[in-house]
Amino acid sequence: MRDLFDRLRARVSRFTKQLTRRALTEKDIQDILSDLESGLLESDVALEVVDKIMEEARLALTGRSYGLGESIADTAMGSIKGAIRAVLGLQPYSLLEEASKARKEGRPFLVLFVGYNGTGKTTTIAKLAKLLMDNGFTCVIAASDTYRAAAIEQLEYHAPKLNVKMIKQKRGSDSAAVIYDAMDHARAKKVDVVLADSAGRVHTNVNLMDEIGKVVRVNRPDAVIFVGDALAGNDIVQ
Ligand SMILES: Nc1nc2c(ncn2[C@@H]2O[C@H](COP(=O)(O)OP(=O)(O)OP(=O)(O)O)[C@@H](O)[C@H]2O)c(=O)[nH]1
Ligand SMILES: [Mg+2]
Repeated sequence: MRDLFDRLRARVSRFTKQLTRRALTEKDIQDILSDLESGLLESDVALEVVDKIMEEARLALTGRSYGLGESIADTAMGSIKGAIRAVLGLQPYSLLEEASKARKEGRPFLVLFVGYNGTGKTTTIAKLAKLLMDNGFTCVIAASDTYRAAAIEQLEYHAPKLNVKMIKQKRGSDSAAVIYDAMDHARAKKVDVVLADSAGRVHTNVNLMDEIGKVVRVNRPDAVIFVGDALAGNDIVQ
Protein backbone atom coordinates (compact mmCIF):
# COMPACT_ATOMS: atom_id res chain seq x y z
CA MET A 1 0.00 0.00 0.00
CA ARG A 2 2.88 2.38 0.90
CA ASP A 3 4.54 1.59 -2.42
CA LEU A 4 1.32 2.45 -4.25
CA PHE A 5 0.97 5.76 -2.37
CA ASP A 6 4.62 6.62 -3.11
CA ARG A 7 4.03 6.06 -6.79
CA LEU A 8 0.83 8.10 -6.76
CA ARG A 9 2.58 10.87 -4.84
CA ALA A 10 5.33 10.95 -7.48
CA ARG A 11 2.65 11.22 -10.15
CA VAL A 12 0.70 14.08 -8.60
CA SER A 13 3.72 15.96 -7.23
CA ARG A 14 4.02 18.06 -10.39
CA PHE A 15 0.81 19.79 -9.33
CA THR A 16 2.60 21.34 -6.35
CA LYS A 17 3.98 24.15 -8.47
CA GLN A 18 0.56 25.21 -9.72
CA LEU A 19 -0.52 26.33 -6.32
CA THR A 20 -1.36 29.92 -6.45
CA ARG A 21 -5.00 29.20 -7.21
CA ARG A 22 -7.67 28.90 -4.54
CA ALA A 23 -9.71 26.10 -6.04
CA LEU A 24 -9.15 23.13 -8.28
CA THR A 25 -10.56 23.65 -11.74
CA GLU A 26 -12.29 20.91 -13.68
CA LYS A 27 -9.09 20.63 -15.74
CA ASP A 28 -6.90 20.20 -12.59
CA ILE A 29 -9.20 17.45 -11.39
CA GLN A 30 -9.18 15.77 -14.81
CA ASP A 31 -5.35 15.80 -14.83
CA ILE A 32 -5.08 14.44 -11.29
CA LEU A 33 -7.69 11.75 -11.98
CA SER A 34 -6.01 10.74 -15.20
CA ASP A 35 -2.65 10.37 -13.40
CA LEU A 36 -4.37 8.50 -10.58
CA GLU A 37 -6.01 6.12 -13.03
CA SER A 38 -2.70 5.33 -14.79
CA GLY A 39 -0.97 4.87 -11.40
CA LEU A 40 -3.62 2.43 -10.19
CA LEU A 41 -3.63 0.44 -13.42
CA GLU A 42 0.17 0.26 -13.45
CA SER A 43 -0.03 -1.04 -9.87
CA ASP A 44 -2.21 -3.95 -11.07
CA VAL A 45 -5.37 -2.76 -9.32
CA ALA A 46 -8.47 -4.49 -10.73
CA LEU A 47 -10.44 -2.44 -13.24
CA GLU A 48 -13.70 -2.35 -11.30
CA VAL A 49 -11.79 -1.26 -8.17
CA VAL A 50 -10.07 1.48 -10.19
CA ASP A 51 -13.50 2.69 -11.34
CA LYS A 52 -14.80 2.84 -7.76
CA ILE A 53 -11.69 4.67 -6.50
CA MET A 54 -11.98 7.13 -9.40
CA GLU A 55 -15.61 7.80 -8.50
CA GLU A 56 -14.74 8.41 -4.84
CA ALA A 57 -11.68 10.51 -5.74
CA ARG A 58 -13.71 12.69 -8.10
CA LEU A 59 -16.24 13.33 -5.33
CA ALA A 60 -13.47 14.08 -2.83
CA LEU A 61 -11.62 16.46 -5.17
CA THR A 62 -14.61 18.36 -6.57
CA GLY A 63 -15.03 21.77 -5.01
CA ARG A 64 -11.83 21.61 -2.94
CA SER A 65 -10.16 24.93 -2.28
CA TYR A 66 -6.77 25.86 -0.93
CA GLY A 67 -5.09 28.65 0.96
CA LEU A 68 -1.91 30.16 -0.38
CA GLY A 69 1.12 28.02 0.42
CA GLU A 70 -0.88 24.81 0.68
CA SER A 71 0.25 22.00 -1.55
CA ILE A 72 -2.20 20.67 -4.10
CA ALA A 73 -0.22 17.43 -4.13
CA ASP A 74 -0.73 16.88 -0.40
CA THR A 75 -4.38 17.85 -0.53
CA ALA A 76 -4.94 15.65 -3.57
CA MET A 77 -3.13 12.76 -1.87
CA GLY A 78 -5.31 13.22 1.23
CA SER A 79 -8.43 12.97 -0.92
CA ILE A 80 -7.03 10.00 -2.84
CA LYS A 81 -6.10 8.10 0.32
CA GLY A 82 -9.57 8.76 1.72
CA ALA A 83 -11.12 7.49 -1.54
CA ILE A 84 -9.02 4.30 -1.49
CA ARG A 85 -9.85 3.64 2.17
CA ALA A 86 -13.55 4.19 1.49
CA VAL A 87 -13.47 1.65 -1.36
CA LEU A 88 -11.45 -0.92 0.56
CA GLY A 89 -13.78 -0.46 3.52
CA LEU A 90 -10.81 -0.90 5.83
CA GLN A 91 -11.96 -1.80 9.30
CA PRO A 92 -9.47 -1.79 12.15
CA TYR A 93 -8.71 -5.39 13.16
CA SER A 94 -6.85 -6.37 16.29
CA LEU A 95 -5.65 -9.96 16.40
CA LEU A 96 -4.89 -9.59 20.11
CA GLU A 97 -8.43 -8.43 20.84
CA GLU A 98 -9.97 -11.21 18.74
CA ALA A 99 -7.75 -13.83 20.43
CA SER A 100 -8.75 -12.38 23.78
CA LYS A 101 -12.46 -12.77 22.92
CA ALA A 102 -11.88 -16.44 21.99
CA ARG A 103 -10.04 -16.99 25.28
CA LYS A 104 -13.01 -15.58 27.19
CA GLU A 105 -15.24 -18.01 25.29
CA GLY A 106 -12.90 -20.80 26.39
CA ARG A 107 -11.83 -21.90 22.91
CA PRO A 108 -8.50 -21.81 21.07
CA PHE A 109 -8.08 -19.10 18.42
CA LEU A 110 -6.81 -20.50 15.12
CA VAL A 111 -4.62 -18.40 12.85
CA LEU A 112 -3.78 -19.83 9.41
CA PHE A 113 -0.86 -18.42 7.42
CA VAL A 114 -1.09 -18.54 3.62
CA GLY A 115 0.84 -17.09 0.70
CA TYR A 116 3.26 -17.67 -2.13
CA ASN A 117 6.46 -19.63 -1.73
CA GLY A 118 9.18 -18.05 0.37
CA THR A 119 7.36 -14.87 1.37
CA GLY A 120 7.93 -15.30 5.12
CA LYS A 121 4.96 -17.33 6.42
CA THR A 122 6.99 -19.59 8.68
CA THR A 123 9.21 -16.78 9.96
CA THR A 124 6.13 -14.65 10.69
CA ILE A 125 4.65 -17.52 12.73
CA ALA A 126 7.72 -17.40 14.97
CA LYS A 127 7.49 -13.60 15.23
CA LEU A 128 3.76 -13.67 16.00
CA ALA A 129 4.25 -16.38 18.63
CA LYS A 130 6.72 -14.05 20.38
CA LEU A 131 4.34 -11.09 20.12
CA LEU A 132 1.43 -13.15 21.48
CA MET A 133 3.49 -14.48 24.38
CA ASP A 134 4.74 -10.99 25.19
CA ASN A 135 1.05 -10.08 25.49
CA GLY A 136 0.25 -12.91 27.86
CA PHE A 137 -1.14 -15.48 25.42
CA THR A 138 -0.05 -19.11 25.22
CA CYS A 139 0.57 -20.60 21.77
CA VAL A 140 1.02 -23.86 19.95
CA ILE A 141 2.38 -24.15 16.42
CA ALA A 142 0.96 -26.59 13.85
CA ALA A 143 3.66 -27.78 11.43
CA SER A 144 1.00 -28.01 8.75
CA ASP A 145 3.29 -27.35 5.79
CA THR A 146 3.64 -31.05 5.17
CA TYR A 147 4.63 -30.51 1.53
CA ARG A 148 7.91 -28.58 1.27
CA ALA A 149 11.15 -30.34 2.14
CA ALA A 150 12.48 -29.28 5.56
CA ALA A 151 9.40 -27.17 6.38
CA ILE A 152 8.78 -29.19 9.57
CA GLU A 153 12.47 -29.03 10.53
CA GLN A 154 12.39 -25.24 10.05
CA LEU A 155 9.68 -24.91 12.71
CA GLU A 156 11.45 -27.47 14.88
CA TYR A 157 14.28 -24.96 14.94
CA HIS A 158 12.09 -22.00 15.95
CA ALA A 159 9.77 -23.71 18.46
CA PRO A 160 12.32 -24.64 21.18
CA LYS A 161 13.91 -21.21 20.98
CA LEU A 162 10.50 -19.69 21.65
CA ASN A 163 9.66 -22.37 24.17
CA VAL A 164 6.50 -23.17 22.22
CA LYS A 165 5.06 -26.63 21.67
CA MET A 166 4.87 -27.75 18.05
CA ILE A 167 2.45 -30.36 16.74
CA LYS A 168 3.58 -32.35 13.73
CA GLN A 169 2.99 -35.49 11.73
CA LYS A 170 5.29 -36.94 9.13
CA ARG A 171 6.03 -35.17 5.86
CA GLY A 172 3.32 -35.70 3.23
CA SER A 173 0.54 -36.18 5.78
CA ASP A 174 -2.75 -34.31 5.64
CA SER A 175 -2.33 -30.64 6.50
CA ALA A 176 -5.87 -30.32 7.88
CA ALA A 177 -5.23 -33.32 10.16
CA VAL A 178 -2.11 -31.69 11.65
CA ILE A 179 -4.10 -28.54 12.45
CA TYR A 180 -6.90 -30.70 13.87
CA ASP A 181 -4.37 -32.35 16.22
CA ALA A 182 -2.99 -28.95 17.23
CA MET A 183 -6.51 -27.70 18.03
CA ASP A 184 -7.18 -30.86 20.07
CA HIS A 185 -3.96 -30.27 21.98
CA ALA A 186 -4.88 -26.60 22.54
CA ARG A 187 -8.32 -27.53 23.88
CA ALA A 188 -6.90 -30.20 26.18
CA LYS A 189 -4.10 -28.00 27.53
CA LYS A 190 -6.06 -24.71 27.49
CA VAL A 191 -3.69 -23.08 25.01
CA ASP A 192 -4.98 -19.74 23.72
CA VAL A 193 -3.74 -19.55 20.12
CA VAL A 194 -2.90 -22.10 17.42
CA LEU A 195 -0.57 -20.81 14.69
CA ALA A 196 -0.88 -22.97 11.58
CA ASP A 197 1.71 -22.98 8.81
CA SER A 198 0.92 -23.84 5.20
CA ALA A 199 2.97 -24.69 2.16
CA GLY A 200 3.74 -21.83 -0.22
CA ARG A 201 1.52 -21.96 -3.30
CA VAL A 202 0.50 -20.10 -6.40
CA HIS A 203 -3.14 -19.92 -7.42
CA THR A 204 -2.47 -21.94 -10.59
CA ASN A 205 -1.45 -25.02 -8.59
CA VAL A 206 -4.81 -26.76 -8.45
CA ASN A 207 -3.81 -29.53 -6.00
CA LEU A 208 -2.38 -27.15 -3.41
CA MET A 209 -5.28 -24.72 -3.83
CA ASP A 210 -7.70 -27.62 -3.23
CA GLU A 211 -5.68 -28.56 -0.16
CA ILE A 212 -5.89 -25.08 1.39
CA GLY A 213 -9.62 -25.00 0.54
CA LYS A 214 -10.01 -28.20 2.54
CA VAL A 215 -8.02 -26.76 5.46
CA VAL A 216 -10.35 -23.76 5.59
CA ARG A 217 -13.46 -25.97 5.36
CA VAL A 218 -12.32 -28.47 7.97
CA ASN A 219 -10.44 -26.32 10.45
CA ARG A 220 -12.42 -23.05 10.11
CA PRO A 221 -9.63 -20.62 11.03
CA ASP A 222 -10.57 -17.52 13.03
CA ALA A 223 -8.04 -15.49 11.07
CA VAL A 224 -6.24 -16.11 7.78
CA ILE A 225 -3.07 -14.09 7.38
CA PHE A 226 -1.74 -13.61 3.87
CA VAL A 227 2.00 -13.09 3.94
CA GLY A 228 3.13 -11.51 0.70
CA ASP A 229 5.05 -8.71 -0.88
CA ALA A 230 3.69 -5.43 -2.18
CA LEU A 231 3.89 -6.61 -5.81
CA ALA A 232 1.54 -9.58 -5.37
CA GLY A 233 -1.28 -7.83 -7.24
CA ASN A 234 -4.62 -9.34 -8.20
CA ASP A 235 -3.45 -12.94 -7.92
CA ILE A 236 -3.87 -12.85 -4.13
CA VAL A 237 -7.64 -12.67 -4.55
CA GLN A 238 -7.51 -16.27 -5.84
N1 LIG B 1 14.65 -9.59 5.16
C1 LIG B 1 13.65 -10.36 5.59
N2 LIG B 1 13.73 -11.67 5.35
C2 LIG B 1 12.72 -12.43 5.77
C3 LIG B 1 11.59 -11.91 6.45
N3 LIG B 1 10.75 -12.91 6.73
C4 LIG B 1 11.33 -14.02 6.24
N4 LIG B 1 12.53 -13.74 5.68
C5 LIG B 1 13.45 -14.68 5.04
O1 LIG B 1 12.84 -15.15 3.83
C6 LIG B 1 13.12 -16.52 3.64
C7 LIG B 1 11.83 -17.30 3.53
O2 LIG B 1 11.13 -17.19 4.76
P1 LIG B 1 10.10 -18.29 5.24
O3 LIG B 1 9.54 -17.82 6.54
O4 LIG B 1 10.71 -19.62 5.18
O5 LIG B 1 9.01 -18.13 4.10
P2 LIG B 1 7.79 -19.09 3.80
O6 LIG B 1 6.72 -18.24 3.22
O7 LIG B 1 7.44 -19.89 4.99
O8 LIG B 1 8.41 -20.02 2.67
P3 LIG B 1 7.79 -21.39 2.09
O9 LIG B 1 7.32 -22.19 3.26
O10 LIG B 1 8.92 -22.02 1.36
O11 LIG B 1 6.68 -21.01 1.17
C8 LIG B 1 13.97 -16.97 4.82
O12 LIG B 1 15.33 -16.93 4.43
C9 LIG B 1 13.68 -15.92 5.88
O13 LIG B 1 14.77 -15.76 6.76
C10 LIG B 1 11.56 -10.50 6.69
O14 LIG B 1 10.62 -9.96 7.26
N5 LIG B 1 12.61 -9.78 6.23
MG1 LIG C 1 7.22 -21.90 5.23
